[in-house]
Amino acid sequence: MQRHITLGEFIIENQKDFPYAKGELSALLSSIRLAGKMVNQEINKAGLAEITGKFGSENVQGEAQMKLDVLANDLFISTLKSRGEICGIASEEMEDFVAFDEDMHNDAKYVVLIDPLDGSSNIDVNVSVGTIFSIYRRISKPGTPVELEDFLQPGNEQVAAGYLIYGTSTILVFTTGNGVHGFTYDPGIGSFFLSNHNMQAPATGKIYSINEGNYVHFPEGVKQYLKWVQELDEGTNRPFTSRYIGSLVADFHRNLMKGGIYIYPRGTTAPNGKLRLLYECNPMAFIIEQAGGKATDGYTRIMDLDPKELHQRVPFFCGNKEMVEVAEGFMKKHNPEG
Ligand code: P6P
Repeated sequence: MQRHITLGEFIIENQKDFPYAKGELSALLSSIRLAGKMVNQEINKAGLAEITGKFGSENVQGEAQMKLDVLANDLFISTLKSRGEICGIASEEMEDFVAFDEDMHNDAKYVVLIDPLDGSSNIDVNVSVGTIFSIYRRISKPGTPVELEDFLQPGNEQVAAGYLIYGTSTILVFTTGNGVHGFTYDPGIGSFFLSNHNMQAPATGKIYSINEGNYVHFPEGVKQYLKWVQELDEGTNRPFTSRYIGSLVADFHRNLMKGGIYIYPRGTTAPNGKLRLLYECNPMAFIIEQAGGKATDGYTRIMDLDPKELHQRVPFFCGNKEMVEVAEGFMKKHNPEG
């Protein structure tokens, strides 16, 4: 029986896809794989081990930190640091970036930006959550401590990006710019096995993911788009279907597999939207583009945006190319001001 290959075997077989890496990027991905296994372990027993619930502190976003948020953050930092491949890390859970300021780390080539547990408010109700990561080469002087500029790079400069979804199964999806590949975790063996080779977003779809509870705050273009998707028109397969889990990784993964669009627009309560450019939108944009889809802020390609600060928020329209372009059409028509 032909078995599926493991993530480690895949990386070795496709080493040519990481030509610049000389093994560092492979080691980096394997440390993310290890941290993912540990977080998965904690999430699967969360209800039993009393580690769900609030940690009593708030993160830089002013959001109550769930115990698992903090645990996931610590696990990824310690695992990534231990392999010596990165010189620093920035995380949704920390106000500033962390510089691993020792000689071994200062000579490292990469930095990682991470949302260690996205959708964590869903943990207590057993809904899928995820980890999102983005990897860049450092641009500051090698051999010195990492600097803010290493993290404020446009999405075009990513060398790899991916997510783990802790759902009915735990899946690691990543790209290094040579297609998108998914690996499903087998807890009985403790390995991730290739389950989705060269994932491609369907040419179109009929699922839209948006929190319609914020309707009154939406720009007119989004309101008109929602009116359009809900009209009856067999020729364009409408009305579309609304699916919104409230966990970006889960909504993104379903839309990637089945076809759909995820929208988190700006609104009066969130003037730049809610999602963070560096460790949510850029990595997801890299993945969706590699899968043939599109990601913009309603006007501009996400990966072309020039980051100004670590926790910068941007409006996010992401999914099938054709669906995103229709939504952009409504934004340009009704909100030409951008
Ligand atoms: P709302 C989770 O906090 C998150 O960042 C995404 O995972 C999710 O899609 C979104 O926020 C949900 O936000 O405002 O609809 O609850």
